[in-house]
Amino acid sequence: MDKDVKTILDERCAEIEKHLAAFTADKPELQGIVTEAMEYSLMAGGKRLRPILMLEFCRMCGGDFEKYYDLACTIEMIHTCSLIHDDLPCMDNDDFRRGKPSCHKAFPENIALLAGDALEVLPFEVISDAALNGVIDAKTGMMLISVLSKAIGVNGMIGGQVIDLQSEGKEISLDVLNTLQAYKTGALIEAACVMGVILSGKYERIGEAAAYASALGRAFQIIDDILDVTGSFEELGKPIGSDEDQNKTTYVSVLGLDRSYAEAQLLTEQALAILDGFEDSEFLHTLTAMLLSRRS
Ligand code: GRG
Repeated sequence: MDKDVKTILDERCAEIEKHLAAFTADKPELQGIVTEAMEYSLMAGGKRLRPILMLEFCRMCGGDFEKYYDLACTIEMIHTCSLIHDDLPCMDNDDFRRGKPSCHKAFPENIALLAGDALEVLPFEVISDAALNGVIDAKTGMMLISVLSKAIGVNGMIGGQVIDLQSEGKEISLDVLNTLQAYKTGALIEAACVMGVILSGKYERIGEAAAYASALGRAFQIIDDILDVTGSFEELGKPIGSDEDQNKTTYVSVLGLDRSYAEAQLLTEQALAILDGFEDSEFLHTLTAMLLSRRS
């Protein structure tokens, strides 16, 4: 690898943001407020981890990843939709996200809800148009849609959120917490990695990509739970302590801080071992290890 990881990360993030910005550049005269709300949340920063994973799995499997930035944006749109909806008063009722007022604080609540909805449906337009315009073939388009829609649905993020809402104020077992996590956070991370492999056409690597994502996704959620206790508003861009305030069972409340971190370390090692089976995985290796010590 000629460039260092930070430089590659910055370049990829900048390119992702350039492509993301283009999706909301046009503001229709009458309903442009919803596009403004979409843009507000999409362009509010964030690590852009999921599109980076998608592009990197494509690249590691021999795909021409530079053609697929628009498709990588689809996963960030779904992620941003989930953040907008998650922050709504009827969900977690959080006033800040990515260091700025949440979408429903910057815009009327009904517009924030619709901005989330618009960001949920736009990916399917982008993927199907990519197939219709010959950027990908029809089968690839259908495979991407299948993976992405399953990650969002009842056995994905929506299901995870339902379990989360129904668990508030109750003690849940580690097994239920693991299921909640796998759906709410893990499913989209897995979809990102698997969609990258699909774009490369190396379908035989889907299983390994999913196994890597499953380990990384859980480690990522554990660190998220740890940061909710040990982080700061400045680092996270949102108030800390929200899990405890909302009586949520988290890895920290079940395992404690030290055991949670040890578990995240173990899962990261498992993820890294899977990456060793991929050629030219140095960038993702370093990024995966960096996520264990992230502060944001
Ligand atoms: C309709 C897509 C859809 C979802 C509805 C609201 C909901 C169901 C699900 C919530 C999913 C959710 C918010 C999971 C939390 C995942 C998580 C750890 C988010 C933080 O991700 P980072 O750290 O955030 O990658 P940045 O800001 O860096 O992008």
